[in-house]
Amino acid sequence: MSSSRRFMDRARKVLPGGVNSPVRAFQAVADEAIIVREAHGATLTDIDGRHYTDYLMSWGALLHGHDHPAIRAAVTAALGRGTSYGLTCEAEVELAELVVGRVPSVEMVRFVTSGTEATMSAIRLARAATGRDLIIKFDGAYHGHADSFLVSAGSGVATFGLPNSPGVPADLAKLTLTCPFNDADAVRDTLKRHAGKVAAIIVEPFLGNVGFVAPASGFLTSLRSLATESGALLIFDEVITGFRVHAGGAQALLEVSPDLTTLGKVIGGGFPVGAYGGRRDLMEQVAPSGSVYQAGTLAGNPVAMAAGLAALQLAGAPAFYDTLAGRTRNLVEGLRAAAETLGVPFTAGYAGALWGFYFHPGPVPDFTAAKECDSRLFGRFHAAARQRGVLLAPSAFEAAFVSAAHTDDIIADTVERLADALARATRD
Ligand code: HOZ
Repeated sequence: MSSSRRFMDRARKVLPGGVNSPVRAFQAVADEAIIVREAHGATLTDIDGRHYTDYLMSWGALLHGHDHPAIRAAVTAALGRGTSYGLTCEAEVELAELVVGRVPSVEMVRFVTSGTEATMSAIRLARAATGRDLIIKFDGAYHGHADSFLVSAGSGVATFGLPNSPGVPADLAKLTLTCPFNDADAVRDTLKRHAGKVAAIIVEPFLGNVGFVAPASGFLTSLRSLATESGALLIFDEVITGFRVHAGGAQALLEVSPDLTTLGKVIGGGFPVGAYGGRRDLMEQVAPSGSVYQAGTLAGNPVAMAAGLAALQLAGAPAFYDTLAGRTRNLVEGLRAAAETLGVPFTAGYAGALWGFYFHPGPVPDFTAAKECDSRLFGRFHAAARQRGVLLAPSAFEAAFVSAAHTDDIIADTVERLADALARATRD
């Protein structure tokens, strides 16, 4: 028996499902969970000494790969000055200035400790600012695990087929309305049906928690107009896309300006950081400037802020995102070519260093189509890729991530391994 399996047996006795986040259990691909020993650059090593080229990248949190020397140095220096103050430090202000400087619609920002906290707080602010209770989210979008968002959600909720979680009060769930992604008409109708009652439309500009789904041309612009016309706020959940698809996030790439933006993952450089920000008049309603209450003992933690600052500084050169996007494109195109040669129904896409694919002839514009993909083939492919040393998210309903540590050579090697894995998976 492998050490990983033995350790997982031990973990199951003290952690629900042996994990601290459901998607780590590898249940959807019916495989042994990975117990990590260490990770450096693009490589992750488990406690059995198996090496993987990692496309999970801590679910998108790592833009520069594991254990980047500059981030490690910044963290080490911060550690020498104390680990938590519960008071304001310089790094918080510096990181805030950097975020405001890069993300076009963000004039002020509040740091929290996770993406869930960011979306939860943004919704509270939207409700307070508009005096309305309803929110619109999209089927398959995942905005963290706060009560309001566990309706028709992606990520582990989709993976484990739990459409609405027990424990969410029915009266609260009723305040969340859902529409299919890429369907502006459905949003228009919903807004009409609930005229004057919708506080916010919250959207992942690229769906990144049901695989990868790109917005159709004009979809996000329509949301912008619909929100403005109806008096609702437009919230971009850029927890995944922020600093990953472009220096200024998806809103800069696609040139659509939301009222509020939520951030997480990359902004923490591998540490637990989330943020919400946006128009100054809205953000000034947050306590203590205003009366919308939200707080956190570890918010703006000095070590996490130092890591985030280092990560964003490393991504400062103009060519940085072009290089990453080029490598991601090569990977996606290599995989597409392999699928075509084998005659496998396949559709894939990418934006910056975010990518994903479905065993589906395409197009995949929404969650309904995503659910039609061949998830059995995905399971076999995932296992074959893993045997060949390539780690993908253990679910057909998650995206994949390239980092700056994935060199051209690593990408070319991955394409070969994945082509071989696909040939194997289609033979089984
Ligand atoms: N898709 C999830 C977050 N975007 C994966 C991380 C988790 O739930 O642990």
